[in-house]
Parts: sequence; C-alpha cells; structure tokens
Amino acid sequence: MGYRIVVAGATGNVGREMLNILDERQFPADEVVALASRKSLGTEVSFGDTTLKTLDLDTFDFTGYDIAFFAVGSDATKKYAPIAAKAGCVVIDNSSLYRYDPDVPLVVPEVNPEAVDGYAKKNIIANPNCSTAQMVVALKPLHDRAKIKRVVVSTYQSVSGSGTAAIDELWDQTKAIYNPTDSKPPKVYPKQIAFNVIPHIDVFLDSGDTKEEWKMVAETKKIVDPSIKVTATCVRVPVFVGHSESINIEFEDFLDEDEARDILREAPGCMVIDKREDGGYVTPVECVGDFATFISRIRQDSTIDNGLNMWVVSDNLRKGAALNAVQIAETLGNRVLKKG
Ligand code: 11C
Repeated sequence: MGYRIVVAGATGNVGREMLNILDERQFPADEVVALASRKSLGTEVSFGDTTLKTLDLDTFDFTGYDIAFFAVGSDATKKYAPIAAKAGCVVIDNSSLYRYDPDVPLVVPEVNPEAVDGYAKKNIIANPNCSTAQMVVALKPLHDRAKIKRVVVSTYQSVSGSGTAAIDELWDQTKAIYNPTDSKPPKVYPKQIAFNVIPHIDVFLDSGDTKEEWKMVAETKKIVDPSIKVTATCVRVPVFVGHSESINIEFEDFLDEDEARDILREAPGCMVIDKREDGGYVTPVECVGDFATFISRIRQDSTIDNGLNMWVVSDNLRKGAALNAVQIAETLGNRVLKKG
C-alpha cells in the first residue's frame, strides 16, 4: 500500500514542480490530490500523463491522508497547516512560518536526514529557503572534514523566487526595452529588474540586513551547525530560474582545493563541474530542471590561512523548494512511515 498525498498550492510554480517531481521520482503514491485557493479552483494541473482538477483547500478534509505538501505562503499555511496536522497528515511546508520553531524540524535530506524523526511534535516539517538549501548541500561535506568557522556568501537570485508575477515583470520589462511605448512602472520589485541587479530581497530588518539574508544565517545554523558564522548579501538578478551563489569559507583546519573537489564529487546531491577553462563552470540556465547542486570555481582563498572560494548554482524551484520537499517525504517514508 502506498501513500495518500495532498499538494496544497498546486497551481503555483512550486506546487506544479512538486507534482512533476513526485511523478519523475515515482513516489509511491496511491492517490494524489491537488488543492488550490478558491480563486484558482477547478484549474487543471498536470501529474505525469494525467491531469488533476484542483479542489478547495478551504473545505478539504485531510483525514486519512499521509503527507500534505504545502506551497501556499505563510498566511494560508498559518490557517490550514494546523488543520491538516491535527487530522493526522504530516505537513511538509515550503513557507518560512515554522522554520525557526524549535518543535519543527528544518530538513535538507543530504545534510540532516535524522532531523525528520522529530516531526511528531507538531506533525510538521519545514522546507528551507531556496538560497539556504543549495548552500548547505555544498557546505556540509566540507564542514565534516575541516569544520567551517565562517561563511561570506553573495547570492544572484532568479526572479522565479518571487513567483509568477515576477517572471512576467522581467519578461515585460525586457520586451519594453526594445518597445519603450510598452514600458510600465515596476510592480513586483522596487526598481527595474530587466538588464539590472537589485541588492534587496524580502523586507529590511533593523540591522540593515534583509530578511532573506537573515534567513540564510538562521537556517544554516539550524540545519548544519549553530557555531557556523554566516554573513550574506542577497541580490536579485534578471534570470528566470536558477539561483547562484559566490561562497567564501573559512575553516578551522586547512583544506586543500583538490581535496575539497574530491569530497564534493562524492557528496550526495552535489555535482562538481570545475574545469579551469572557458565555460568550465555551471551557469543558472544549465541547471534548470536538474536535481543537482552544481559546484564550480573551487579555489584556495590565499588571503586567509584556511580559506576556500566556490560558485554554487541550483534550480531554485527544485532543490530550493519542490525537490527538497519530496526528498523530505522520501526520508520520512524510509525512516518512519515505511509504506509503499
Ligand atoms: C527568493 N528565496 O528567491 C526567495 C523565495 O522563504 O521560502 C523563497 C522565500 C522563502 O525570493
């Protein structure tokens, strides 16, 4: 007997990817239900060779379902996740609502799979922010070898991280560069995103950091090791899908760049593409639709004793969201639920 699965937010970018990935990875599901908010109700979504008609999240009875993937944003999560959890369905939530709750595991299965065992306190497991997920996949195997003291990361984040309206805004602004009569003021972003970069993701905090930068710090500590110091600058770039990160790491022990490359080649979820020649690295357009976290430009930082630099790229809708959520479900299935 397989699992009875719910995908809430099935008409959004992440919800659709969740359905694609459940199908691609042949998740052992006996039943998959797609839920949407009332305004998208009845919209059909693809699941493998079939289509699913979306049902109403507001009136759905979660009783008897094993796992509910939530990709609905914090407000709807706040309202509906406790209802699903109370009905006995384990919620795997993509919003930030529960990530920092000590009673909710925050899981990247390549890094802290054992954390899923703590799901039962609230019947909820949190999925991290996309920029954190890909970074920790690359950091953990190096941390295990040489203990990371400090990370300095700058991100280059695609507009799909802000949803469908942002994808449309980049597309419309790009066309309007050539047809200025079509140009409209930006709506999703505070400044023009086409042919530009914006050093601002999520709201500003009193510290001067943005919430996105704070998330990278807090989530890395919760998932990998609270002793790791992280400082981040998060930047939106005119890329449709695929987040990139320039990461500088300071270790306690010396780690040679060749050994780091070998460790990452063997590490789960990592794909090293690192030739020191034209094009011998990965860019976001090449990672779209892939499961891996790609690592390039691995090199010693000669300005400190034990330092490395690297370039990390991944599909933010996949490893950064839907894939990681499905991997959490697989981990929960293998370690705890054991169906299928
Ligand atoms: C972005 N990382 O690229 C954000 C999107 O906390 O799950 C995901 C926000 C989150 O804008």
